[in-house]
Amino acid sequence: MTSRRQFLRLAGAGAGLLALGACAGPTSGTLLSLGAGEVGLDLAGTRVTTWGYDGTVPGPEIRLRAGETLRVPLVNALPEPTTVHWHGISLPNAMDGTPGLTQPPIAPGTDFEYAFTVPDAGTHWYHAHSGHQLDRGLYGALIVEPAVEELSYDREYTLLLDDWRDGVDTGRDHAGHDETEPPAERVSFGGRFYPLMLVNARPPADPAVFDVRRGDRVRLRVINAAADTGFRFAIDGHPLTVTHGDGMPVRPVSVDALRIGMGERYDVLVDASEPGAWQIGVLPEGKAGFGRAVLRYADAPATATPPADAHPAGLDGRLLTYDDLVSTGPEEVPTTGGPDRTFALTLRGTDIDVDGLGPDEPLPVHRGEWVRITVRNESAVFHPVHLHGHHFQLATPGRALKDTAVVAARGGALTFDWRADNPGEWMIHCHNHHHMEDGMMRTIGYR
Ligand SMILES: [Cu+2]
Repeated sequence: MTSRRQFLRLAGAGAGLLALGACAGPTSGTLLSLGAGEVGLDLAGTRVTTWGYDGTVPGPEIRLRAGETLRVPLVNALPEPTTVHWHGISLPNAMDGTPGLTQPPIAPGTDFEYAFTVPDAGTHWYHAHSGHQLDRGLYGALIVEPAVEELSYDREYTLLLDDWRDGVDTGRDHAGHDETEPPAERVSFGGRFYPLMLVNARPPADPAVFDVRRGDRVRLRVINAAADTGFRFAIDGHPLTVTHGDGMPVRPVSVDALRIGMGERYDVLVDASEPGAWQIGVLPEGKAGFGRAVLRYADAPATATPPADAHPAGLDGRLLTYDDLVSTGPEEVPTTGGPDRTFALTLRGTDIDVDGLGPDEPLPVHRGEWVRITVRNESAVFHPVHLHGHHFQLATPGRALKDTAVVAARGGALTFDWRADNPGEWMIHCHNHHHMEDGMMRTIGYR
């Protein structure tokens, strides 16, 4: 199984990672350490130097069971301060890894022990929380397995999608704001140029290959770790049965394609019933480029690989929408009655304006309140809005539980409800790292 092989790969690399009980099911969450530092990466023959965790990009996949405690000292071998954010975990505020808000940045040459219990199963991830650091390779999957797995599948793989430019000289200017406003009909999550789209740090010329056998039911955990790019995701010849959004369970729904904003995750089941070697297509929305991986059956020749730029037909097929997501998880707020407190947010340029509050005022909440947030997007690009430390419930009929939700451009709106049950100071921000660095973030403060 993937978890065992990935663990062994890490252990074999002498990465300084010790996971107890690794050979039987999920690895323990006790790590010797997680080292942030310089990493060499081979992008189809182009050697680049970047920053990553424990010498690999993506960083080591961390697995543990819901209710267990993750304990990991972060050792900072970077030349600048850093923190780690554990995206999707409702953890104590002091462990949230928001620099300057929940902890002082971890200085170069020092370490900080993250230790917290993971209450909720699901496909989550961890990453640095300073925009330009995340644009490098400082990210990895954090998989929390349920006490009892209710899904039945034969194997599983984790796919981390990324837009990449670190060390790849293109002669093009990456800096500055989104240069041109996209045409109204174009879906865009950001306008910056990235020369490569990666799946598990592999470019199209040297794709990640996921081995399956005919008859397998395969679970894919798809995570968008990109800075500036929302992706459409489809597998040639294989519909996707979506089982989880942002790690939280939904009634299984079959689609041809996903649209996945930065920070979002989807779990899908794929029935391997069409032998061959099939393209897993990762299409950046509204910008140039293409990423891919390969789903290869055991009876296909080992060299069988679709052309690098082959677009799965499913990319233009039925696309998952939030209205398709019907939660089968816990209720965060009642189905009747109304919220104790409502905030109206407007996304303009790279700001989040909140009705009735100044630009730097925290959004005040009291413990126990049912909080409603409405978000209206008046800008020309889509923004994935991420709330730290909590799950929220979309105000759709299916009441999907998420922690990151995309608000469509040009008047798009979204409403979500959550329970203020985790005291502290928490960020709510756009998960486009450039937008975030430009100030598209607010603080929620318990009073
Ligand atoms: Cu944004």
